[in-house]
Amino acid sequence: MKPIALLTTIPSDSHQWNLVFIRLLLEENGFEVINLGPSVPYDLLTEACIKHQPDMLIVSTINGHGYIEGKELVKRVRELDCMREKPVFIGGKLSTDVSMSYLYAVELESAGFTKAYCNDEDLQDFGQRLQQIKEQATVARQA
Ligand code: B12
Repeated sequence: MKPIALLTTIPSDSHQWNLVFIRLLLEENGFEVINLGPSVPYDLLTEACIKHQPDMLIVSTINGHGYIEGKELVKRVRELDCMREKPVFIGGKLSTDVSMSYLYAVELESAGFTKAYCNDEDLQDFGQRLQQIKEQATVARQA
């Protein structure tokens, strides 16, 4: 059984190709992906977490509002018992100011994200983490 990755974006973000790209990346790395699509309201996301009990949550956002709505999103997700300890990632274009995105990434991690990515080069690090999470999820399911 493959580990489950729940893929989402922030409520204001209507971009879709980033979600398609990340879905394919996750599938290539051995995950079953549930893609909630664009413009996902917070309540729909928390309901999906409870329903699907994912092994990890990925937030892909590029419209520039990720550094604002990402904080509210992760606050709500971390309040769920099933998501308190799970890896939760955010990546894409976190703001409209590239020079500030590194600072925003730190703020998002302080708010509860396992890791916030703001640079396309980060995909290598993300790929390595996917392998670790896959191995941990496989061990947990066998136990
Ligand atoms: C196509 C597009 C649209 C289409 C979307 C069509 C669709 N169905 O998806 C349309 C025309 C509808 C649109 C609308 C808007 N857009 Co637009 N759009 C783009 C565009 C040209 C390409 C985005 C894309 O599809 N890229 C392809 C995917 C595969 O690449 P990507 O998104 O960059 O993702 C990569 C990385 O970000 C990263 N990544 C993404 N997610 C994650 C997650 C993790 C965990 C990790 C590790 C990495 C990662 O990996 C991917 C591959 O390298 C970009 C400009 C650009 N060249 O990027 C603007 C852009 C994203 N749009 C922008 C804006 C502002 C808007 C609008 C607000 C414009 C307006 N005033 O109406 C609206 C509304 C958006 C909303 N409500 O969210 C801005 C965002 C500003 C910013 N962040 O700096 C951009 C950057 C254009 C710009 N330079 O100003 N858009």
